[in-house]
Amino acid sequence: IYKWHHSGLNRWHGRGSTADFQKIIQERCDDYTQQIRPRARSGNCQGIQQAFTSAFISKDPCKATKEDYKPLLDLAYPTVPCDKAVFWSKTKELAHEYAKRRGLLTLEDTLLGSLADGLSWCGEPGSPDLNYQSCPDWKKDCRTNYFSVFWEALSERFAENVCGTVQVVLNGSIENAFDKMSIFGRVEAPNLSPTVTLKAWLVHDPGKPPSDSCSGPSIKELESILNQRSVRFICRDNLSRDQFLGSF
Ligand code: N1C
Repeated sequence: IYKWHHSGLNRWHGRGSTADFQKIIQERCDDYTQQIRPRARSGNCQGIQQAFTSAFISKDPCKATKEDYKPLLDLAYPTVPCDKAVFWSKTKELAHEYAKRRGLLTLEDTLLGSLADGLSWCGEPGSPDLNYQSCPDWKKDCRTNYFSVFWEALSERFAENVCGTVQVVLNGSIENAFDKMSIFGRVEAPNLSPTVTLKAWLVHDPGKPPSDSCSGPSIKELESILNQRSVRFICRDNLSRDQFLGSF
């Protein structure tokens, strides 16, 4: 007990690294490159697995930078065809269902997004292992942790590279459907390129009235971010899950 306490492995407030992290990354990568999107060709799964782990292994888990992930991102840039991209915020499951039904693609449909989805990871200075006990929590420990910085870096590249008409699925059952502190709000929306049109859908929970609309202050804030970048904006609100997923 003494040794475990004083090793420092249990000092963070977030979930520890996912068991078998490296093995899962390797398996997901093999599946993705062989079956899911074989034509997206990123054959180098061993290199990707190594670039992913060396981005954070042996490092201070609170000192992540985007540069740490550059070698990894350069091996598997997140791109999707024009008119196919779907962003989301507080609507993960719904957005994925929508994308699947319409043949559209979210960040989790790109190689790196699919590798990391649902996993957690961090290292420990001076150790070749992952910390499976605890990892820094965004609020309680540090924002610049390897998990958060990964999603920020990947989301930024994804947003920079989308083209045509792209969509975002927002939660119409919360007060601020657009949250400027979310990854969509602070990373993706401000990095869309000027030729893009963004179509926002505000979808509310079944059996409940909507809590936000296209004319509310949070969406006005989104509009002003997009205006500054000359991104065109279309918004539809007051949609139930079934209306949104069905064809209307
Ligand atoms: O902070 P959010 O959502 O607005 O981020 C969602 C936004 C999407 O459009 C994605 O492209 O950013 C991208 N993204 C992911 O794909 C992703 N998968 C898993 C961002 N975050 C992602 N995660 C984890 O979920 C990550 O831990 C992040 O903080 C949450 C997203 O929470 P949110 O507020 O619902």
